[in-house]
Amino acid sequence: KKNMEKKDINVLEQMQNMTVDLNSKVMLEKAEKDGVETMYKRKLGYKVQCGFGLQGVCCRNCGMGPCRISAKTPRGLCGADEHTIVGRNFARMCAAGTAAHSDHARDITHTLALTCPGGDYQVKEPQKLIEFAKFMDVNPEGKDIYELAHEVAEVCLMEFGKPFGVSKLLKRAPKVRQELWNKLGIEPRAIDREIATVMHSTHIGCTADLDSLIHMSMRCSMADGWAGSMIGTMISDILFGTPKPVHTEANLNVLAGNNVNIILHGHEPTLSEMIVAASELPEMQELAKEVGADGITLSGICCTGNELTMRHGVKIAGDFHQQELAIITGAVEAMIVDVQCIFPALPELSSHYHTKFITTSPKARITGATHMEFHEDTAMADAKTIVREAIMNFKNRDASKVLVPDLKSEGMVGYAEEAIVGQLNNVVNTQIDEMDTIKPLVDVLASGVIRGVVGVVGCNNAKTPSNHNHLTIIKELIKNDFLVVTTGCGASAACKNGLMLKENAPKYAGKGLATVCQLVDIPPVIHLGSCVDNSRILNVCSIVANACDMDISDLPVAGCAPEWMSEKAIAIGTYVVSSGIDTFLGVMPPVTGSSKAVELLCGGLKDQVGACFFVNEDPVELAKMIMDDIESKRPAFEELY
Ligand code: XCC
Ligand code: SF4
Repeated sequence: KKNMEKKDINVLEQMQNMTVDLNSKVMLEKAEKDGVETMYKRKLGYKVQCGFGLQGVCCRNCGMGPCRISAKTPRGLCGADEHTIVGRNFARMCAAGTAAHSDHARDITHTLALTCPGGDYQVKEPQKLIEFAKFMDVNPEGKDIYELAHEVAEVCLMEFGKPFGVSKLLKRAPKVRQELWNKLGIEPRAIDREIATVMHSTHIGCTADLDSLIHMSMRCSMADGWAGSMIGTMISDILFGTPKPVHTEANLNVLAGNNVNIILHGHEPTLSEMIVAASELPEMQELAKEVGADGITLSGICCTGNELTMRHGVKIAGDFHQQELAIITGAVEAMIVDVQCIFPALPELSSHYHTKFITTSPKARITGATHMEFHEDTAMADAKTIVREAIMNFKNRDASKVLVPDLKSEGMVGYAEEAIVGQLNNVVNTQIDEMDTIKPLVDVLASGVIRGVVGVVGCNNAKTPSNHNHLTIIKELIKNDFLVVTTGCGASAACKNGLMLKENAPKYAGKGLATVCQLVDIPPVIHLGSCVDNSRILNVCSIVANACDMDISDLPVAGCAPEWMSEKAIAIGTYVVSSGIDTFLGVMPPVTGSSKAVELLCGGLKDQVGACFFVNEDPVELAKMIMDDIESKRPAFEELY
């Protein structure tokens, strides 16, 4: 029995070592006591992962396979070598990521087409719509705002399938960059076409040339960054409002208290915005009181959480790796999900507690879930039904099963392009195409008070202790006067650890950065939104580069995904590199089986697009690489400026 107990402790310790989040450690202990399984437990069963998969040299693209490249079998049955197989697998990751982000954008665009005066969805930002309409060559003159909204929606929907031409949004980029893309042939055409082209070309017997596969990976990913994601972000702002700096709280302790807890998990703001509105209705607040709760607490996980915290200050319950742990608190009445990053483990896990696990999208149904389909045309009615279901579940909360861990942090979130640039100029929400407006940002960069700007973004990955790489890298960077902007689960990690508190700037930031933070009243780590909002980074870089008459690759900026895991992250990394921004990964993508792929992605691309990937699994070393890279760009940048 003693040995048995020892073994159990060992298991718990091993799991706890897989995260640096103190709340998560507490919840893992509760998981063991409750006898429920989490990703951390399952990971222990995966001591050895498939070497072929890790290297990207397993091909299942036809029924003669799977073919796996090894010293004894250097080619697949069709003769495909390791370079072809790695390249095809990489391209398919980019296509899947592009599909996910862009299909999200498609739904948002359809929602814009449904807007009407007094309807569930309305145009919150008419001015932004008008500006965007002009940009998309839609004449706003003489048109009612809803007429215009519908026309813009249609033009944007055409970006998904138009038969001719390239993405209209490319013209946001500096001229030199546009010309480079044109010369290289990586201007994305219709979004769906780029995805289809990759799927076609990676079918058996099509492209078997690594350069060409990486080339089409880039063009497809460009359709994500410079079309799908950019449209998604723009229209989300038009529909739901441009985010403005707002206070929030983060980590599992936001679930504490006697409120009905509703967690929104997934990605699209269409449903979650409606849930926010529904839960604020007096009838829902009263119903919550009737069932014995003090009120309703909404909180978010993953990018839905980021969208809501940016626009409403909705609390952040946790990140990707905490989705199971949130349920294990026993304090969640309902977890409502839409699409992407939702563990299929959640329905079974929820069955051990009173939590209702509710899927809402026909695109992401999960066996064992309560499916309450959400339709944009009956949005408010659907949202009310779902919220009511959550409230009525409060009576089933079992106090003996509740344990909400103690920690949470506060932070300021909600910095859209307008806020970043505006705040530095001391005006929030200004028009940002004038050099005077952008000048303060460029000045602090050029003078070297801030050494550079780094986007530290993306997921949690079980290959690294949760949040460890994010926090290590972010802290290293701000300590050395690099401003960090962040999205996705990286943003959650930063917020959970107090890095988005202005008051903490002197504690974590170097002298230059801390001074800037104090002067313009910003935190040292800036919450820029969800992963689709990485398009905001492209936008800010373009504004700065245009204002300075430079290319994006001339700027002292870098991208970093310290714990990336999703195919979306690979698409993001690839469009960021294609846009001229060096991108640093803390986890190796499955490409090491091809020496040519590694050489190209981590070097050769530099000659083509002025940027490439860098990989280092040691976060301190990776941070150093980022800083050295930016410093090496500074002299030329200062001279150009
Ligand atoms: Fe998913 Fe977007 Fe990654 Fe987090 S960061 S794990 S993709 S939720 Ni986007
Ligand atoms: Fe094997 Fe070629 Fe078929 Fe891939 S496409 S499974 S390498 S035969």
